[in-house]
Amino acid sequence: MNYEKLMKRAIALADQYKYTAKPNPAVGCIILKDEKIVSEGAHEEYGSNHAEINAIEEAKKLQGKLFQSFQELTMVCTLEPCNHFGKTGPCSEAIISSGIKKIIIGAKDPNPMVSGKGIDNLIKNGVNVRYGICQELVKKQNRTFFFKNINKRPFITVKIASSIDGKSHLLDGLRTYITCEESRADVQNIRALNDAILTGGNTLINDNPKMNVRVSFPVNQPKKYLLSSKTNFDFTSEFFKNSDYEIITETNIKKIIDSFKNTEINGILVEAGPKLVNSFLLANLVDEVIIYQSPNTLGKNGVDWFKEDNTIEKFGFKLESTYKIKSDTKKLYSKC
Ligand code: AOF
Ligand code: ZN
Repeated sequence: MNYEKLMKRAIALADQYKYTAKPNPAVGCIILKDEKIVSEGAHEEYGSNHAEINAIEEAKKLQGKLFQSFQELTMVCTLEPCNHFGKTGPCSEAIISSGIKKIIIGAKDPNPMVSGKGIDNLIKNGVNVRYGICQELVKKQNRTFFFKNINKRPFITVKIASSIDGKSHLLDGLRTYITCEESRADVQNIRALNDAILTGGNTLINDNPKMNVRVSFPVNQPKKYLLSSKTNFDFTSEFFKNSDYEIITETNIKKIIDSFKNTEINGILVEAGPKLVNSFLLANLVDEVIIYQSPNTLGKNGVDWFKEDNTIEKFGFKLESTYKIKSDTKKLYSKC
């Protein structure tokens, strides 16, 4: 039986719902009778049924038609079934009581509430368990979920727009669009993947940004965080509209990030000016940097993006990939 092929199908199934499942992981599940697919399910929406439950419910409708007893069936699931009462009940128990006797799992759930416990419960109850099939793909699909559970802090992406000479803005401080419209549209997709957008008071005052996600597909809006020691903002400005926000007055970056440890925020996108971006870099709290670079120069009146020699390499990043977006270049940097 080609379980790899089926696991990849389950991963693809899960992928369709990644923007509405977050901050939960994207999970897909397939139920088989011999070589034939009986039913499929995904975790479609945060707080709703897990993938296994949707697949079992679908299979129940076909009992007596495609198969007689659940004991004849095999489940293929991208993530270890949960074993706890969260917003929903434990999937391991639902699988055991359905009668399914065999399960193929992609990756172990890194959530300490679940990790290993779901598999143990299944084995203890006579279910034949195999795991580790395409686990690297499952981890990649749920990159921030795995990172947060392993490292006990969210995965942090910094996104910046830069002129070709490495400048952020002109000294006069007024908002200047450096990159093209298409690059700015691309930023929306990066926002959509994150659970939080974090910015600073200067960006808020200078740019009047909305900082929400504006895309043509359904998405759980990231929460907006404003880092500022001030609290007297113009609350009619765009930032305070559309979605949930919080003002953080703490100034120690490490303490701020540490405060996310017990939250459900797995991925944070930092969209701020050079001061705050450099504070994150100096605190060694950046995991990925995305630079949208325009072909224009800002010259000597422009403000450098990065401290020291104005290169991101100096902070231990290497260029992972580049894309052309019209006349701009999108550069993706990861930690060396
Ligand atoms: C599964 N199948 O499809 C998903 C799982 O609050 P709850 O009840 O939705 O539980 C969320 C946790 O369950 C989440 O942090 C992760 O550990 C696991 N996700 N587990 O068996 C699924 N999405
Ligand atoms: Zn579950």
